[in-house]
Amino acid sequence: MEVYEFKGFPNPTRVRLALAEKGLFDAVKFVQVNVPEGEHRKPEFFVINPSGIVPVLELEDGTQISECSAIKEYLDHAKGDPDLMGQTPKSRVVIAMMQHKVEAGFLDAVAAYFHHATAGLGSDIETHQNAAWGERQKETALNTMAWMNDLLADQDYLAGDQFTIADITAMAGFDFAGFAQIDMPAEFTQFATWRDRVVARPSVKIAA
Ligand SMILES: N[C@@H](CCC(=O)N[C@@H](CS)C(=O)NCC(=O)O)C(=O)O
Repeated sequence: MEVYEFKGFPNPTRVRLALAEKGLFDAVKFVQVNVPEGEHRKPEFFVINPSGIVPVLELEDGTQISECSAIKEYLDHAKGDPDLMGQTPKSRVVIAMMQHKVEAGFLDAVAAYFHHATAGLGSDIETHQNAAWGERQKETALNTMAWMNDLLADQDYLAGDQFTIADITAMAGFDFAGFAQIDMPAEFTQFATWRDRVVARPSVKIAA
């Protein structure tokens, strides 16, 4: 299998973490697509992913899978242990719900702030900026952080007692928020403790 990515960027990091958690990190070859230099907007890459974004997982039969949630679902089915997406109907929908809320309300909101309200990846890449929308998305990210902080008062991970794909998405969002210089309010102590707990996982070192 191959993974088209740009190492260190938030969404590729989600796939790296899932691969490391699953013990599949060495089963893939990473192919770098230079996003800051616009390689993801070249015709050759649009053939791989018409959306022009990384990451993309390419299976041995040539099937190309984009969107991190879909890639993580494939990996979770490909190897059962450890389970990252739940095994009962209830755990599966709780994890899916949390994953979606964290992606839309946190990671994507941070990304929108970075790409619209800051210089982002520079004028060659950021061709359609809307600063007001970016600032609004920063508020969304901070509101989602507050919600996650409250939730983590009673549970170790975002979907309950088990580490799941929702935590992987939030981890990418946390680091992206720091990179985009969104200051985390000091009172979000449970969220900070959760981050320390996640960073201590062996997968984080493997994925780096
Ligand atoms: N929803 C997508 C988001 C992927 C994404 O936004 N990737 C970024 C890198 S972190 C990208 O390729 N950005 C290029 C661009 O927006 O031009 C996913 O889950 O994979």
